[in-house]
Amino acid sequence: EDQLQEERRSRALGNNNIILLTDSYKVSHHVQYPPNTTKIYSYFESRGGKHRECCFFGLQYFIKRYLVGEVVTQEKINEAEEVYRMHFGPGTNVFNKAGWQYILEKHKGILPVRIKALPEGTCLPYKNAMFTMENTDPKCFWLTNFLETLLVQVWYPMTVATNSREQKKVILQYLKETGDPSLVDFKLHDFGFRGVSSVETAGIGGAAHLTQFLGTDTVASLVVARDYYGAGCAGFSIPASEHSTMTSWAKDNEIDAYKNMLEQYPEGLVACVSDSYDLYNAASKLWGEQLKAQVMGRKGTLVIRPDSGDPPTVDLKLLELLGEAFGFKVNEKGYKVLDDHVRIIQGDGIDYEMIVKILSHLKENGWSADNIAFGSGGGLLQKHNRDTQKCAFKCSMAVIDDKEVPVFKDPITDPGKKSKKGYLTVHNVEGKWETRCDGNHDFETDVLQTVFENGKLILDQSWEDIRKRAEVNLDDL
Ligand code: AOY
Repeated sequence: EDQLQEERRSRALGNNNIILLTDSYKVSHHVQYPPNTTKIYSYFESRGGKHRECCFFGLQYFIKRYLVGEVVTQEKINEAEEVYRMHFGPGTNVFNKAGWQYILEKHKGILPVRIKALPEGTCLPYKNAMFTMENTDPKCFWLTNFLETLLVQVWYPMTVATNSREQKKVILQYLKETGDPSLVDFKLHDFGFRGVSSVETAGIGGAAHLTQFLGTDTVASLVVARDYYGAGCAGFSIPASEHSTMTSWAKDNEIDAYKNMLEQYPEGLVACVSDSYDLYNAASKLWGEQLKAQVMGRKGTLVIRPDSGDPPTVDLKLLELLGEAFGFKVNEKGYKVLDDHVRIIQGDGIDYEMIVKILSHLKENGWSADNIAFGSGGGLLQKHNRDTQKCAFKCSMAVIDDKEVPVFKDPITDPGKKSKKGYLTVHNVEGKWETRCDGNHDFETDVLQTVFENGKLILDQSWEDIRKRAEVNLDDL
């Protein structure tokens, strides 16, 4: 029994079996389409949601991880047959074994589908198609939407990239008004690894964040950016303390814990969580008096991290105390900036709304956004769902009896769920994005590019190109 389980884990079955990576009901769908259906053509879009401008990212991961190559084998068909016989009940015959056997025999186990997609990193308003999918073998019409479950998971990296990009826009706005916009790349650091649902989530969500910023503690994201997008080193970090490395010195020796940090890291950036007992005492007395000479003598910057309390209130008070202890200048925009040897990083309670609350509060009190960086965990990688950007995948066209027919839904109970009809093409006309449907498609000028066809990755998009497309233009703010 142990050996069988070990074998299952190591034989590339289980969650590497494409036949099992779907919703149960989809296993039953091949018999539900009209007779003589030979093509199902479907598309993915954000139907609306929190942010109007979406940043498309993550499809290439799913293609390389799950779709490329001979992904159907006899072993996998047999495994699926066994799972579905038990799952739907003995004596039932729900599973489309013949359909998968056909893919194995006729196509050597490659998937006869085509995916056309926006170049990754493209930013465009919601209600535009982001990718389309269709079968390339008329006998495999049922395969298109069988793959929906897996491919709609692109909602996650797309939503993280979109959310990080919106956070970047608002941070840039405050930097523009109160400080130096060139600092933006390290203003929102990914603290999210421990707070996500899985290692895979950390990898793809963390990579999505890195389309917008350069700071991360989510090491899994570097691996995804490297192995699926050809990145070199996609993100960077600095030495930093956690509570255990400070509190293990004991409360009476808090000063020694901090002193040790300065000695271990005699130059460069170093971050130190300082709220273990009394943040304000740590700031003004320990860092600001007892260790002041060492901090001011360092070739580098000490980043003090509060980690509790109401962030706008705590951050303002901390800046005021550090300003008194270490001094500050008033910049050309009229805002206070701490002495360059000290900064702060707020890593507790950060999401889009909290960043706005903190930066506006600091600005109202005369402090530049230059003084603060943010760390974000749950708010960065986990506090999103498929409805955040209302992501959906719908069939818009079918070929039945050799005729192309438009397919759509338009529920009277929710007009927001109306779907598009016909072939879809995406266009950027003088800076304005549009999706053409209802027979108005134009494949000649379509922005959607074939990225996957018949088992092959057709277009390998580089990390560099994606980052370039995903950039925020300062003048657009
Ligand atoms: N990291 C900047 C570098 C990272 C972290 C990671 C959860 C860092 C803290 C810091 O300064 O303080 C995961 C919490 C914090």
